[in-house]
Amino acid sequence: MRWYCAMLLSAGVTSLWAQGTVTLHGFWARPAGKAIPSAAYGVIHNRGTRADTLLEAASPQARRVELHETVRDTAGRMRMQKLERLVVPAGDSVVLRPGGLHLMLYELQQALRPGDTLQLRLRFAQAGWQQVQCPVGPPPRLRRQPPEMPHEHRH
Ligand SMILES: [Cu+2]
Repeated sequence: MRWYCAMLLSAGVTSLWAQGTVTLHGFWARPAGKAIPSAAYGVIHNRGTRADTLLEAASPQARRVELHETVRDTAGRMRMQKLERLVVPAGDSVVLRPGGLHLMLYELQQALRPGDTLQLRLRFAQAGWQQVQCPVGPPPRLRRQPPEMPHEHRH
């Protein structure tokens, strides 16, 4: 009986992992006037054991969100083109950044100003809908750090 329970347990764990575990890190959005598209960037990490695929994106603050890649055309100019899906390999990350892959937000409800927050939802084939809050402004690395708290030593 014990081996049977162990098997059930491991089957349960396996199916849990098979759903795929996608996490979103360091997301931010570019400030934009109401009539100008904005763009959102960040890192999509897949901790699962299976590849997952980003299928669509949405935001309550924009009528349409598209996944774009930046490519160099035959004349050597950089331009953007729409991607229908984006595969995130198992145990790997995909980086969305200016000049590369990004999410483009069209028809904003309101201008996005530095300090605002953009709500973004990404739908993955395995992980389903994932929500992320994107601060509007410069990328997180360039943002000024809050004043450091006095050091506390605990032992
Ligand atoms: Cu674009």
